[in-house]
Amino acid sequence: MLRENDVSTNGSGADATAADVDFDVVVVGAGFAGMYLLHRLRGLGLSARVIEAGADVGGTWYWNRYPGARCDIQSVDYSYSFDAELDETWQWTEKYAPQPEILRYAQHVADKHDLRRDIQFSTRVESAVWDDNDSRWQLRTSDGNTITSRFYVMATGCLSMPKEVDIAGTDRFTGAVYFTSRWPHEGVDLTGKRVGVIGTGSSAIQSIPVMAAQAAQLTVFQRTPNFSMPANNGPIPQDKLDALAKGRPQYREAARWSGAGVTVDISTTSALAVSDEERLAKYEDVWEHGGIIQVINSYMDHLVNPAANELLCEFVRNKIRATVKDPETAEALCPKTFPIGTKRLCVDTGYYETFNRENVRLVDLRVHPISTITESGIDLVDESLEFDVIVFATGFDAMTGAIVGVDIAGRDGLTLKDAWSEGPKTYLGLMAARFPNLFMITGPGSPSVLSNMMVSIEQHVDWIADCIDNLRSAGLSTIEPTQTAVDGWVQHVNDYADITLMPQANSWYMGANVPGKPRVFLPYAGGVDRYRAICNEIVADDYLGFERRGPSTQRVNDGIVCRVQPDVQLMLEAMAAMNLPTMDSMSASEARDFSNAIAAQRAPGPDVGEIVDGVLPGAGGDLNYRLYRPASPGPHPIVAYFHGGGWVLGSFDSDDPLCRDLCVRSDAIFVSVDYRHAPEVRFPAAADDAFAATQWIADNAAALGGIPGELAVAGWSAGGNLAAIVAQLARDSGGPRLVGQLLLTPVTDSDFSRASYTENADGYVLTTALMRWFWDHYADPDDRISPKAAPIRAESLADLPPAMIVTCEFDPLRDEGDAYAEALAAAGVPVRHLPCHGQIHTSIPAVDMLLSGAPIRAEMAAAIRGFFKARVPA
Ligand code: N01
Repeated sequence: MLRENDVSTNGSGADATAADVDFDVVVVGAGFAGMYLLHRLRGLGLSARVIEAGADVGGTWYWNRYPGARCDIQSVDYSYSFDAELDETWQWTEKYAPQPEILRYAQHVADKHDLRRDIQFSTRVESAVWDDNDSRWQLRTSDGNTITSRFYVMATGCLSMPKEVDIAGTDRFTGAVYFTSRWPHEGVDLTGKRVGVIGTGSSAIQSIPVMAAQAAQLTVFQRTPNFSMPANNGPIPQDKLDALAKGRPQYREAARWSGAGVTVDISTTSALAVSDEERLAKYEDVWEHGGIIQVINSYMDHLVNPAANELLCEFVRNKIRATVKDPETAEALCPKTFPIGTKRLCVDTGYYETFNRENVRLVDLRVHPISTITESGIDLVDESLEFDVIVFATGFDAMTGAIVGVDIAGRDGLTLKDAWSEGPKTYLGLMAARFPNLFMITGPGSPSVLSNMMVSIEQHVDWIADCIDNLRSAGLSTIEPTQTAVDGWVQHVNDYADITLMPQANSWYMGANVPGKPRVFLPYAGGVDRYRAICNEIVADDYLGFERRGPSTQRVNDGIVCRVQPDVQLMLEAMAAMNLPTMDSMSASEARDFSNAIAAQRAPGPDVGEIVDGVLPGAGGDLNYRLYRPASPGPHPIVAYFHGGGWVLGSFDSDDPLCRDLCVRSDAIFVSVDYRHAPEVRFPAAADDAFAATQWIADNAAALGGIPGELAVAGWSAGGNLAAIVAQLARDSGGPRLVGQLLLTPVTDSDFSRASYTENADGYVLTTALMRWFWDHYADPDDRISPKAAPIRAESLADLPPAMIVTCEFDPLRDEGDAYAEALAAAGVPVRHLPCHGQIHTSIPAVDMLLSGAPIRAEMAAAIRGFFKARVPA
């Protein structure tokens, strides 16, 4: 029931008419994206037509004219950079310009570049169908015309399709109804009116103070409170002016290569690592002088660590409590159901102060839900309220709504709506498989709404324009991503979201605000800088992941960009920057010192109930062990654990965080054993020690606080090798009885011919050269084929305990781990095999350092619980 009220406001130049019917490119939308794209296309000498539903340029700033509407990114940043003259001459009047000024800016750009002559206003594209024979798009427009184009670009904006109102009785109301997203162009006089506002997102938070100053009574219906910070609006801050004075092009370039498309200081400190006083001082500073990007980035871990996030949440809640006089209203305005920053932080002018006004009331819909809208107002379950005006500030079907709102059909009649029925599937947020020559600007899967939109728009427009130009010069006529590339990108977008707290909120970023919309994190959280580099790399790699065709050619460059987990990639990049020496160039003792020094830098891991260090008899003398006891009352099942380090390095210290983590997660005792190391003591000492230790643990289970008979083995890397061998030795020696074996990226063979040794030879911490170095230190070539060194070579793998085997995609040991899982299963052993995409040999044990390993450790712990399921209920 949107009530639109458009008036034509366009300035100079005649609009395009429907006379022409065929173009190189048709663009939908004359917001900032469509306008700049038109300019670029003209520069390439292409024929282009922009179709715009509104009566003038401006997009979001054309439609969203509600009182108080303004930018939440400083205007000097939220402006075009492509036209240096424009950039130098346009003067913003305020730090955050109001909507009319931003719209005037859009109109000024349209005038300056004479854009309107190629824009057809007050027209919608209703359907777009790909014609495979002609390699063109056929578009039907709301004026009844059909036009065709080689390329079709959706520049429809991320927040342009208003969400359908999902409140009972909406059509019954006989008073005036307004939507913030479609505010009448002539304005609305609320003087003397009883006004109800539904929603407390950015639009409501900006408009409520202005409406409250005019209305007789204003009632705010809040379902979920939002975090909002003061705009502190005013003149453009001096630091911005200084930065611009130093050189505008450099300033713009720095923004292009920043995380959010705005140059701000990004902290590298944890919010948990500083004193309360220091943190509070920092928060006050960014609150007073910064914007939403500075506040969220004031410490490095607000968006990844719940404890750090909660510190900032409480700071903001205290601001609300200090501002709103009525404590009950203040508490109702305090967000408590999602981490700050996981919904877009709002920027306001006097929002919380408004609730101190006599004529303003907050209705908390969580306590007093709406039962229906009536002819004269809104009925709550426990009260009837009368209004002259209802304002819906209920948001948008974000990021996908406007795109699938057009009936788009690609190859073989596949509709985009169907292709995206489980969530949008794009390559780079730019294109979709089976939709040739269809581009999206700031589409789902690109940084878009998590960034300064102007920077992201310019980057996408440039990429698309360059791509079309490139096709033309190569004599090619179509481009589309391969399914592999799309699947890989969707995975990468999800991987990035999953290492943040973002998916925890019921936000429009997740599609959670629209009933029935699939819950998928829509934008790309990897940052503008990283994303730009990826887009550039794809082009430099001859359009990796794309298929391009011409009249007589077909170029398919199938592949996936960004296969490594994002946090692992960041770690690899940091390590590469340190230019560390390789361990295989060191002596064993140098390598031990080196790995101990690295281990000293890592996070400690969680607290467990108790840690006890002790000594047990090994095969050739006493061995040290460390026991980790859960905090829950015992006795507990026991896991005998063997550390990694290629039989040469490591100790219970090196794997301490992993053992803590698994102990806490699985509620089992871990006994981590220091077996003898090579080259001082070579094969089979480590295996003999591991077996002797396991026997001793089994014999002393009760004394250790364990449950006799409830014993499993586990190990990582060479420790996984030992755990697998212990399982075989226990089977062959009549005991001890083991209930399970957990093998994390284990060494199972000494055969270097498997593909993973070549594919992952270098670059992922454990190298093929280092594996050779380990084997050379540990075992003679003749010994390496013994099952006591290479457990996959055992005569039989039958009757071994149930196994969980974890292998990592970028690990030289991947294929032998996979092969062991397969061989065990073939021998009738119950096996849970978890191949981990994007992980490397060392990433899963990196507790609290690499977030993407946590769900894998949770699965490992679940497997351990499963081994002991007789004792621990599922
Ligand atoms: O929309 P929103 P918006 N019953 O989705 C409520 C950008 N923007 O237009 O959270 C009751 O944020 C809903 O409640 P809940 C900016 O990126 C920027 O305000 O679903 N309430 C919520 O409170 C922003 O994030 C600026 O429980 C219902 C509100 O309506 C984005 O646009 C200015 C309801 C919707 O909030 C969207 O902001 C404005 C129902 N049935 C916007 N349905 C700048 O500053 C929905 N709600 C540049």
